[in-house]
Amino acid sequence: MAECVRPVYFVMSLCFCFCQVSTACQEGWFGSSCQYKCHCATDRCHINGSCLENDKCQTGWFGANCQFQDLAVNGSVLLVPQGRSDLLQDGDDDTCHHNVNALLLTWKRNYVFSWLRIKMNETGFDFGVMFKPLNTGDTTLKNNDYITCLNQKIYHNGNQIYYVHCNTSESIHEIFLVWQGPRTVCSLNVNAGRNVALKQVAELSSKLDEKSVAGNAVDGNTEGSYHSGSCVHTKEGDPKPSLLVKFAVPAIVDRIVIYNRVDCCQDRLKGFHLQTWTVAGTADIDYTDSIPYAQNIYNVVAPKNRKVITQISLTSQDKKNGLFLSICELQVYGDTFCPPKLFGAECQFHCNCADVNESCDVSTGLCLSGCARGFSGEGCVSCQQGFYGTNCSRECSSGCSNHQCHVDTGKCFTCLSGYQGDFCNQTCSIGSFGENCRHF
Ligand SMILES: [Ca+2]
Repeated sequence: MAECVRPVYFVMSLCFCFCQVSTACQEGWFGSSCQYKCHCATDRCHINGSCLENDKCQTGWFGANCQFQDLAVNGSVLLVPQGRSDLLQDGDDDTCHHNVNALLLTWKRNYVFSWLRIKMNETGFDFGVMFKPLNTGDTTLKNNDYITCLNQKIYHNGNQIYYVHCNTSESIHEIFLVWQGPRTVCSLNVNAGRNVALKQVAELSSKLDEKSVAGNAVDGNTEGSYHSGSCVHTKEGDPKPSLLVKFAVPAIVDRIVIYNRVDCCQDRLKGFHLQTWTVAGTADIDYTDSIPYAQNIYNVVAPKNRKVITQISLTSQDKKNGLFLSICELQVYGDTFCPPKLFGAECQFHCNCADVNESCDVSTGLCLSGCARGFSGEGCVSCQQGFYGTNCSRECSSGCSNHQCHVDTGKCFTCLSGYQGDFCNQTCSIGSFGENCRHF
């Protein structure tokens, strides 16, 4: 980037450098350092990550900028009484099934539950949520025992979308959701987190060749052949072959997914050691693989009482198969941990809660106290033009110029010709005319 400092080209280059920072993401990527993958159905999104007009999220993704993996599509949904559960899993909030009393979502594998999103056609009722653990090895639990939702919190943003949170950090394989019904249900999404490892700083203890760039392990490409150029491979003789990924923003992690290479030598990963590290440098998750056969994909579910972490390390330690670390992708699902009253993937947004002392949910920006006046919807975002007040439910006066008013008070900025007053709802007095009746 030597051009950026040459005085002759300074002005042009300044723009060039700036433009590179703000717009140079490859198609299909966005974010301040192009670290987020676009998961809109067309694989394309705006510079801020939102989908193009009339586009929706790819199957399996939902939430702000389609960045949250959706577990509902991996499971089978049973409605009570039976009905078209596919209408809840098509990513469309407008296709609904009527007269539903309860639903059951089951997976073949265990997951950690954090929160779910459900769109109904009615408002103002409560939920009952229960979970079933699978083969936890906990002998105090019988096979049919359900676990209740701990510290249940329901975020309800004024429209018909509910977010149900539980502090249930057990691994579960079934969710039973019941409400005062029957109700019309339109969408169900179960959060499996964002991949917080994507495009983060990665370090490899050694590399086999030039192709083995450490960043390949977190480049968003799970292609399993080493020769595809998206894997990492340490060098022969490395006494402790390992990969370290450092997160730009601290995170709380639910689940880690490792993509083994598929073209050769899968046994080398057997017995791997995975650790996550807090900012103080202490280990949190400490997991050693004990599966007897090498896997294409490894899923590691985080244990209870997770800490805030900033790094993750993966070490190969199977001497029988030669000491090498070769994997093609490391995904770390969870979400960022933000300072109070901030939210978003980079903690870049301020909460807009009705209670100014509340810290909103870090993933959605939603508040238990509701959105502050002038803000509404998922994320408590500023009102659309023409609306103001609590949940943006009040319309600006028809006398406001451009139909624009203060999002909190509803006062117009300027009046249409012929009107006056804070709300531009008084006609001009005799002898005056024009904008705000300023002319005589
Ligand atoms: Ca990769």
